[in-house]
Amino acid sequence: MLSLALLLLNQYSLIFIKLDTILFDTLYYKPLIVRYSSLNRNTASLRCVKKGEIEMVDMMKDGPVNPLKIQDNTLRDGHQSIYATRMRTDDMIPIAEAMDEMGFWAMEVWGGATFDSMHRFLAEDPWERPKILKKFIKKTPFSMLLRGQNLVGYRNYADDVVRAFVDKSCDVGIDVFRVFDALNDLRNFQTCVERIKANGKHFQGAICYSLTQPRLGGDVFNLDYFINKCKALEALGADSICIKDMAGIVSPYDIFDLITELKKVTKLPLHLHTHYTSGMASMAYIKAVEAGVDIVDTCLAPYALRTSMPAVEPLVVTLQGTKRDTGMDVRKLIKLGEHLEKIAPKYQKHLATNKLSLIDAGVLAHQVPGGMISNLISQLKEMNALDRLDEVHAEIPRTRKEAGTPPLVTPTSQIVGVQSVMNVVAGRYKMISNQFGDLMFGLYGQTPTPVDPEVQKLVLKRSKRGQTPITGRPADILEPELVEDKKKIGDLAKTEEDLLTYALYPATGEQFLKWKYGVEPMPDNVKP
Ligand SMILES: [Mn+2]
Repeated sequence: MLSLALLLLNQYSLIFIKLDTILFDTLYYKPLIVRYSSLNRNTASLRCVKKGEIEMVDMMKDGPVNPLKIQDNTLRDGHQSIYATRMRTDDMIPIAEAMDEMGFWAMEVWGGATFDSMHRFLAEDPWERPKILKKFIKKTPFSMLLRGQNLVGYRNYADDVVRAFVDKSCDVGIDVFRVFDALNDLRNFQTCVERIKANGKHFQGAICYSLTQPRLGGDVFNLDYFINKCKALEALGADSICIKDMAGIVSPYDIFDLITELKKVTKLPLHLHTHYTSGMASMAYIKAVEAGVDIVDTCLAPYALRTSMPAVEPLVVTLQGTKRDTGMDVRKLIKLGEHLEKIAPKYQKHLATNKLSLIDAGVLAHQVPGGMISNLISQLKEMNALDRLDEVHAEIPRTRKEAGTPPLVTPTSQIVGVQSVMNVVAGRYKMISNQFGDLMFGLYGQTPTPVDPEVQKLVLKRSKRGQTPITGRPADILEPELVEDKKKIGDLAKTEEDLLTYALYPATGEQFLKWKYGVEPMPDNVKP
């Protein structure tokens, strides 16, 4: 406290700004002596030494030795996860320049559902958003989520569409491409990765995190599975590796083990993406940080927690003064959050309010992602069979195993979910969805385990695709699409971007282009 007082005299203004932080820490560590140690880039680093003990953990050594890097997901996965992807570009602009000053490793601004939601519900040209934001965010790289050969849609597109899409995405300002495939089949990465590398951009190889039991392990999704995928992605030219836990099921000690083991096999930066859904995410981050994870995804507080990502502010304060100190200024982050609080009320109607709980504790028991459960429930309601939900929960692991144990992420989560409901309500494989048939036919790629041969035979007997499943790269059987698309859409597509919008979303894309060029009036419900 004496040294603090002396510093107060010398650097009055600087320390004054940090006083709240110091008081906060002092309150938190009441039995501890708080000792001022050093000033780093942005924050007063505090070192907490337990009375009578020389050192707490290694983590508490003066920081930053190896600062944790932060990717901000507020402008993509944050509002996708809790506000149905409805945030408008206009509401991003007022905080864009200030966000650029924070020192984020990257800002995720595009990809996933943004493309779909923007042109369909917001009547905004998806291609304009990165271009507009780039005018305000000049230093921080832009990141996007790319669904491999599915791009930002829901099916495999032909290679010519994939090449044109990636090239155009680079043109409009995307710097980091996080690429994943629902089956973790790396053949679905091939074409987009070629173009990402040819454009000199950052290829982040993502592995969908999945489980068949409450904790990491078992026959399929064990340490070896993830280690092998990591090595394969490195061989494919990855510049970094992402563990993509879309369902929020990674538990703290499992991620500690996983990061520790991955660090032994690769020198590439490791990036962790998780969701708060089950309530474990913030704990998982701390253990991942202790194991040496290089980058994590967070959102500003108003767009964090629930089914979104952990909030950045508590993480920054938690790591202050440790060797993983982010160096970020929590005060500036809080200011950004205050702005979001001002604009957020109009998005609040999209927030799920049917439950008191901020977390979905059920996920801890059955590992079924939240989005999949809500679809199951609405499907069962339609079939007047809501009382059979428990049976469906029991059916899911069985159907999933027969389908080759796919990770439960869009679209495989819906394919397995819908088929499980039909198996319960109509009898096992009495009804088969087209998508389930396609999965069994190999059209989504190779499943983590072989599909059940009996079920496959039964399904393909009734499939229009034929009896013999494909085993090659799914896109190899697709004909080029863009020339045909151009013929169909004609002059309504005035730019290459318009043509791609139509190629990805023929029905809603064409509708959007009619609004864009005034061919049809824009309905009120899509206007700002
Ligand atoms: Mn996500």
